[in-house]
Amino acid sequence: MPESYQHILVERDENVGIVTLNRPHALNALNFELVSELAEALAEFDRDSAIRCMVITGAGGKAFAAGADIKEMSGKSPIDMMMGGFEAWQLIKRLRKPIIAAVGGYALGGGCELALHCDMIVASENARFGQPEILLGVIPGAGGTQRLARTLGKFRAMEMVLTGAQISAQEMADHGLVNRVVPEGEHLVEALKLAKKVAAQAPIAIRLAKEAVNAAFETSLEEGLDIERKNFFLLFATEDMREGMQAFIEKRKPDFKGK
Ligand code: CO8
Repeated sequence: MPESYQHILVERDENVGIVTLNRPHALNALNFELVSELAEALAEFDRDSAIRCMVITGAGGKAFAAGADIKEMSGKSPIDMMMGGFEAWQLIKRLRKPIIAAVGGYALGGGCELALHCDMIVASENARFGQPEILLGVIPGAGGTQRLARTLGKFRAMEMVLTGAQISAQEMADHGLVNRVVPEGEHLVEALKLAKKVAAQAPIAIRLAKEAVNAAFETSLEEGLDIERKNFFLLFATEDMREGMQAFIEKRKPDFKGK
């Protein structure tokens, strides 16, 4: 893990990897370098067998991330934008281990999209989600229109994308986009509790479960059911499956090894 990250902090809590977006003076705005550091740190955790779940959060308490860095972006050309950071978003999307967003304060624009890239979201009651790109004369570029339309439905997604309106953590939770709303400032603690529950499960089953749930957004129902069934059968080749079932029979806790 390079010590030389400029814009993120990387740490471990037992078998959970934590990445903190660390530009609090700019509300953790996502400049190109930050996004590429984030992708690199997450990819490193994804490869590390000691890490079983990841958490992304923002420094400073006021924001998860207030979007792409407008000051950096304002002078860019289409080619600069294409070459500058979007590869990293693809990398984040392809990560195999679960990622939890711990959101306090603003998650706007690319910050909202980053949270939506994650597998679960824990938010403080002061969290605000929104896609304000329209107020800058552009539109979401890292998945906002698609992910919000699929999760919130067309009409609410349209309102967010066409007006830039922010919505509260509770409203997001009411529509199924946030897993837990917690008292202000407790988002990281609660996200870590959730991450440790995930990290305690059999790692190969977790990986195949994430893949199967994500298939629901990419495939027809029949194809998705095929992926689920094949992943289910595949798990009968793991030592952890034998251990999980034996532990149930012997009325003890399983000791999963990731094999
Ligand atoms: N980019 C750069 N700097 C920012 C950003 C940002 N997105 N957001 C806040 N800052 C800076 C401010 O300029 C300010 O800096 P300074 O003190 O030097 O003036 C500092 O952070 C604090 O911000 P404010 O003084 O504005 O704080 P307020 O509490 O008054 O307001 C808001 C908070 C409402 C969050 C306000 O800062 C704001 O509206 N920010 C911009 C939000 C926004 O429009 N986000 C969308 C950006 S576009 C985008 O995300 C496209 C994504 C495409 C994919 C990603 C590709 C990499």
